[in-house]
Amino acid sequence: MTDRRTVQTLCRLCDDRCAVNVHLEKGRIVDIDGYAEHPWNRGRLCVKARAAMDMVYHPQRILKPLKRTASGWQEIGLEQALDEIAGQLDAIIDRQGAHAVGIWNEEDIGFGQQEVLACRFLQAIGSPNYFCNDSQRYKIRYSGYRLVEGAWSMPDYENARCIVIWGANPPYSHPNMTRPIMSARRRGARLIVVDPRFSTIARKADLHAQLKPGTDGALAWGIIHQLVTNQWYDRPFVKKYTLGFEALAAYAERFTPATVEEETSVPAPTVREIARAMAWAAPATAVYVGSGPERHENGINNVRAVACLDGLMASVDRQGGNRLVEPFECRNLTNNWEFPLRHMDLIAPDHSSVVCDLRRERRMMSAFDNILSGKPYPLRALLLTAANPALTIPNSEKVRRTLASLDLVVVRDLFLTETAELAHYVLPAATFLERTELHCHSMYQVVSIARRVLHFDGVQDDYSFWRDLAARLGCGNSFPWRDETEFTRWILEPTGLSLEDLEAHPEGIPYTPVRYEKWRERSFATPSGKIEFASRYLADLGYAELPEYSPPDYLGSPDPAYPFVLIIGGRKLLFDHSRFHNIPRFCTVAPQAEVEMNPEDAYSLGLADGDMVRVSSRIGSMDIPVKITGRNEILAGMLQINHGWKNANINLLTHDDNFDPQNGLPLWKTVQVRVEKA
Ligand SMILES: Nc1nc2c(c(=O)[nH]1)N[C@H]1C(S)=C(S)[C@@H](COP(=O)(O)OP(=O)(O)OC[C@H]3O[C@@H](n4cnc5c(=O)[nH]c(N)nc54)[C@H](O)[C@@H]3O)O[C@H]1N2
Ligand SMILES: Nc1nc2c(c(=O)[nH]1)N[C@H]1C(S)=C(S)[C@@H](COP(=O)(O)OP(=O)(O)OC[C@H]3O[C@@H](n4cnc5c(=O)[nH]c(N)nc54)[C@H](O)[C@@H]3O)O[C@H]1N2
Ligand code: SF4
Ligand SMILES: [Mo]
Repeated sequence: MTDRRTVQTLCRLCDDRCAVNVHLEKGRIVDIDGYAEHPWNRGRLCVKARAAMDMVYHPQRILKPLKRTASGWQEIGLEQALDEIAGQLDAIIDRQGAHAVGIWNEEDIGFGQQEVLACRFLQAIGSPNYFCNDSQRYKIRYSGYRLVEGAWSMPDYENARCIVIWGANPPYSHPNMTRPIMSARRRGARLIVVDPRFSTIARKADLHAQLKPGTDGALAWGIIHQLVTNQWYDRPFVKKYTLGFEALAAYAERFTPATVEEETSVPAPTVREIARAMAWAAPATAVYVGSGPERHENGINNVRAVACLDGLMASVDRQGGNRLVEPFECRNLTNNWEFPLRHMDLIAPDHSSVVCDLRRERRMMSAFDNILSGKPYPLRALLLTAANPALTIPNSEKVRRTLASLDLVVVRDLFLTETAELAHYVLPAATFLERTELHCHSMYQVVSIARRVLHFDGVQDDYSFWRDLAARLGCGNSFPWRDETEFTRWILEPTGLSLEDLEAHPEGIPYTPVRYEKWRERSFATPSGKIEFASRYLADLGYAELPEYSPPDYLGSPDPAYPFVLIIGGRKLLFDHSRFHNIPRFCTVAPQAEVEMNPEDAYSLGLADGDMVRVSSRIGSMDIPVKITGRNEILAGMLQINHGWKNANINLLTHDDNFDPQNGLPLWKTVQVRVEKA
């Protein structure tokens, strides 16, 4: 009899979280395929799914703790590693206080569960210094929508008559979102894509607004102007449920189609056409904002201006519009509520940052300056888990310098990454197949459990790691649960659902029926209880009340020495940031990074496909082969490079000293560069 079994769980290779069947033989995974009953992916998987096996059993995977010594890495036992790390943390806390310890956690890998464990540990030792690059991303969109509508909303693609994908490319970044979009389109819904590139989703669109990056606010204002002047907005809704309409209408006046064309490159007739299509379908107009508009000097206001459209069209929380998601009422997993850090003295206090205020999170860019300068106080130890900032954070050279300056760097990862190479200790981490965590699919308001399928001796799940380290530092009482299972039961307690219920329902359990128009019964979760076109809260922080538009620097004060605009980080299907570049079958398909260039620009620079060029910004340069795109794929004067490549690290070129004051996010999506034949 063969020892075969199949376990249903969720794939966590990316944040789409598809339901999978994991087939095991004698305790080893032999295959992974799609689990058909889950409403989110209905059995479909992307090409990456089976790479989970390559990752888990990778010959270079770290399965034993590593310690840096004068003669290189030395393998040590887990207990010794934890003892030594705890000893060094103790000494740092004694000398410089608990503030001197920080955690850098990445959320794209896990879920709030990972985050709350890290925060709980920090709280237990008494430090507020929690960093996370992810916290700066969805949270910009989150913050933008929260400021206008009081909460994050989810497009109701399935019932929409017009869908706007604004700066996202779901076929690569969230494959399961593509299905409801395309089925709506087959039903007759119009698809509009706003993207400076002729992306995969743009190829499927009825209308593609190919704008200059970072000019999203101008386009949104142009649409607002059309809705207002043509009286295409929902007057009764606006009157009853919104705040600041008069000011909005007055400010919009300057955004005529001709002005918008000049600012964004989107032809004036297209601006009118987009507004007409959105208004015609309203309130069944669903808008999804991706990472494109948010990572610029004007990021939050770009997102807010787009969110205002929901208010004008009354499409907020409407069938076919943008539905306000109801949360799963489990024990709250974020630090905001459970651990009020407000009274603590953050290393990078940033009183005017909306993200800092709404999320109680540090602004990571200025934190590097604080660490390097030792002011306002020293931060000497950093524990990094599931993150590779040496490749993924702007100004990589400074990131490296900062990590190298610390007394203690501990990295928990699967591989000896560029960040791990800078550590004093590298600890083996459990993959998603070696731990348990809860996940909600907000489109269906379904909760599912990702289950532990494997175990490797000496490889700890996140709960065990923080519990054991806290115990050694004398704060074990913050982690009173025996193991991850008990901890998960505690999280579930207020929901009425048990772990067994979730395990018995791999298709997920609807936790609250999907409902629309909840604003009829309760006010919006903004300070005024209305949709806020104008925000008193922002005015009190010293910002404009309206989401006023200001051009990105490359337009407002261009540097003639760097005449090209490099667009960065359009997702590739096979890679997730710096991950999966070590999966051999992926490398044969996509062996190297390339810089995508319009044929006109290639012609004027005398370049052929595959030629090496040197791309330089004011802080760094790199040599990279050219890929000449189709004529309309990218605007002339623009280039695009994907991030996460070890040998072509684009974040050596991105700077950290220019950011949106409201969110502290550096310019992740664009940098001005020069291109020369190498
Ligand atoms: N395969 C894969 N999937 C992923 C990831 C991955 O690395 N690989 N990463 C995950 C993570 S962490 C994230 S945050 C999401 C991101 O998810 P998305 O936002 O959907 O992903 P991107 O490919 O970055 O899409 C951004 C699009 O915005 C465009 N863009 C660039 N600048 C601008 C601009 O100024 N305005 C507008 N309107 N558009 C602009 C780009 O050309 C690109 O097509 O993807 C997630 N999914
Ligand atoms: N210029 C530019 N830079 C960008 C972006 C961009 O668009 N432009 N995108 C940004 C965005 S949106 C994001 S979210 C960040 C992502 O930034 P990071 O999170 O730093 O990038 P990843 O490459 O996903 O790193 C994850 C690390 O976790 C490890 N890992 C995988 N699974 C596990 C696990 O289960 N447990 C543990 N402990 N480790 C694990 C992987 O081996 C990898 O080293 O990149 C950002 N960087
Ligand atoms: S889209 Fe692919 S990598 Fe992402 S969760 Fe689904 S199968 Fe896994
Ligand atoms: Mo992200």
